[in-house]
Amino acid sequence: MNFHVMTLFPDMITDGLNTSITGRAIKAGVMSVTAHDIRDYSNDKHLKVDDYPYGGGAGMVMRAAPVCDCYEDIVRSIGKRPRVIYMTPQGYTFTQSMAEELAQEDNLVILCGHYEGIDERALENIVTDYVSIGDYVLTGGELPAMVVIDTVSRLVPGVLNNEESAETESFSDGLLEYPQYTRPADYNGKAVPEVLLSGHHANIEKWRHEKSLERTKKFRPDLYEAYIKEHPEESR
Ligand code: 6GU
Repeated sequence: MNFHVMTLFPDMITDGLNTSITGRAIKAGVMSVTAHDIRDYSNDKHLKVDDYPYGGGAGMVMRAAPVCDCYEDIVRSIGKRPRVIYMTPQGYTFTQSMAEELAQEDNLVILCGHYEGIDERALENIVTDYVSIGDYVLTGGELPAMVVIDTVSRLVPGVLNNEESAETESFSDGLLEYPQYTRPADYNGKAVPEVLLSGHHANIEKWRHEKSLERTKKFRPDLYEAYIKEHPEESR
């Protein structure tokens, strides 16, 4: 998987993703992340990429030309016109199933906006998908782009090792994770639940499943209702 990020803050993207599991996958050549500085495509003598909004109002708008020229440069370099995901609070909310679909692509372009947005004509020309990461407002699309890349990349074969992949399965049943414990068995008077020390595998599985249901019901009643629709016999 090759991610191409169009941004005014390329260091933010590379510094963040060359770390930890994504960094390891990039070094191993399983995926790549290239940050393209939109400012390099400014035809302005002061390298300006924004201007005042027509019709007035607060803030500045990113001009169409640098954004589209940056995309066309990516297209020339890979010989394809990949999907372009525009990170915007006006988009569809990002989900695991969206990530699963995006993970099928060989190349993804992610466009990060700043200021009050991007000239609509650039968006009409190149954007295929409008994606938000939730109902709150950030200063720019870079953190959301990193969220999307992190989520998609861990679904790309070879990014996670076997142990890391095994962990993936649990959220895919639609329930939240059960609590985890490690040594010591007693931490400042707080004991690890007895059943986990029992070595009784069936009982441990049962306990974990119950904890998952309990947590999901408490913290995510929406997910709980959806799960119970599929498994009515587990209702509590
Ligand atoms: Cl994708 N961008 C910005 N600026 N804010 C957001 C967002 C995206 N998703 C949620 N809030």
